[in-house]
Parts: sequence; C-alpha cells; structure tokens
Amino acid sequence: MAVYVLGHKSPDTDSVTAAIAVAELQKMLGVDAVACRQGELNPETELVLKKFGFDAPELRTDVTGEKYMLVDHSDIKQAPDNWDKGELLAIIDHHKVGDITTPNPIFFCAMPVGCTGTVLYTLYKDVYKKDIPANVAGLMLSAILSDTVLFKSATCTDEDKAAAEALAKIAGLDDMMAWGMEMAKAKSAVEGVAPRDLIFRDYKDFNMSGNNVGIGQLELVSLDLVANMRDDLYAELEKVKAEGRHSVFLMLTDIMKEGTDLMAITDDPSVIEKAFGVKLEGKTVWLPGVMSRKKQMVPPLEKAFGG
Ligand SMILES: [Mn+2]
Repeated sequence: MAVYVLGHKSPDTDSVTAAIAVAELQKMLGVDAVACRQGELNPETELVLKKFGFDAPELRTDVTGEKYMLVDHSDIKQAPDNWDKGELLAIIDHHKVGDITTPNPIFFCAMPVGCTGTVLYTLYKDVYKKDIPANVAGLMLSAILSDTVLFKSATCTDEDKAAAEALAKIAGLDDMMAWGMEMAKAKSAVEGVAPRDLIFRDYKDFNMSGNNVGIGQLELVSLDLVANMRDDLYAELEKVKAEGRHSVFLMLTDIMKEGTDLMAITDDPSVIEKAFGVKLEGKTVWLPGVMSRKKQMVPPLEKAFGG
C-alpha cells in the first residue's frame, strides 16, 4: 500500500520539494512512497523542479483511508482533508507544533531551523545514513534558499547555511546565490496573475484564540511590481475576509529592502497596534525588518489575539 507524503495547502517550494525528498528517502528504505502536492505550484517551484529534472508531484488533498506522512506543517488548517480518517505515520517539520494528534506513536522530527530541507539534510546524513542524490540535493538547497530568503530571514540559522553549502556541493552548483536570485525573480512574477491567485499563492490560515486568521505573503524583489495592483489586491482581500475570517493579512515583502508592507483587513484593528506597535491608518503599514510570517507575524499576532 502506497504511503503518501504531503506538504501544506497553498504549497511553497519547501512543501513540494520536502515531499519529494522524503518520498525518495522512504523509497531507499523500501517504502512505496509517493510525493504529493495539495495545490498548484507557484512559478518559483516550477522553475526549481524543471532545473533539477522532476515532474510535479501528484495532486492530492484528501487522505481518507490512506497511509500518509506530513512535511512542513502540523496544523489542521493546512493539512489534507480527512487527515483524521487516514493513518498518519510521520511528521517532519520546522514550525511550531500544530494541533494534529494521533492515536498511535509516530515518527516526529521537528527542528527550529529555517527550512524543512535542513531537517531532511540531517535525516539523510545522520539518522538514516543515506547518500543524497544530486538532483534531490538541488531541491533541498533550493528550498533552503527560498524559505530563508537567501539567508536573510530571521528564521535562518547556522544549520541552514551549513546544510546549503553541503547540498550545493552535492548538487554540483557553483554559485548558489546566483541560483537563489534567479528563483527570487521567478517568485516575484505577478504580472497578469489574478489578485485572488496572488493572495493564495503563499497563504496560511490560522486559528488564533478561536478567530480565523489568514496570512498571505508575496516575496518581491521590488514593491514596484505591485504598485498598480494594490487596489485590486485590497478588494480581493475584502472578499477573502468575508468568507468567514476575523482578519486577513497580505504581506508584501521587499526582499531587497528587507521589510514588509502589511495589507490588513480586520474586525479589530487594535490587534495590529498590539502586535507591531504601529497604528493601521489606510490600507497598509510598513514593518521594517519583517520578512518571516512564521517568526515575525504569527507569534506577535497570536499574542495580540490573547493566545
Ligand atoms: Mn518551510
């Protein structure tokens, strides 16, 4: 019976490549593992898969009656549908522990590092003692460059840098920063994309003290790229909020200036002030130095919501 490996909904490069890297590792261990994705690939992930010669993993958003493993998340809101009607075998992650529980013991490996790719590097090397195939190393390296925003994010650790250096060697990539910039440019592609697709390109829902809170993020090499899209994005964000959410946020992150212009629509604007110490006047507020949803958005917001 196949074991499905899935990253989170609205998959990013890490969620897709980690599913592939875990499936490849499991195959080495004799498990019939199948990498899956829970949604459409973003342009950066497409570029990465193409460069290292992988097809898109199969689309799967329901695990009823199946054996499965999760990578890059352990939150119910990001997990496949009917996660509790299948058999969860493993979670490999680098986020806060979410709200998924199991009736049986499972393999659980989470590390406070910048990327699932870094956790997987440790698993391949130190836990299972397997050689990482060059093309899989390329995927894991790309995920680290993406998740840590070329090592600039507050989430980036020395382990991420060391893993990236080692993986670049295995993958035969001489200039990983040049490759990272190429990826960043692909990630910044917004021209001609519907506002709704941009909001959900890299998007996560959270339960914050009983409130439904959505946070999307666009990482851009320049905010000029969205200058004439702001009104349309805001209008679409209002619709997303009206679909049963207390608040929705869209992080317009400038990876060169290293900060985020936060678009916010909320029932309670005081959470912005509580979380970030600045008042929301108008549609956005500039948050210097903020690049990470996981480390610089979610914790202060959870606190502001009283969690
Ligand atoms: Mn990740």
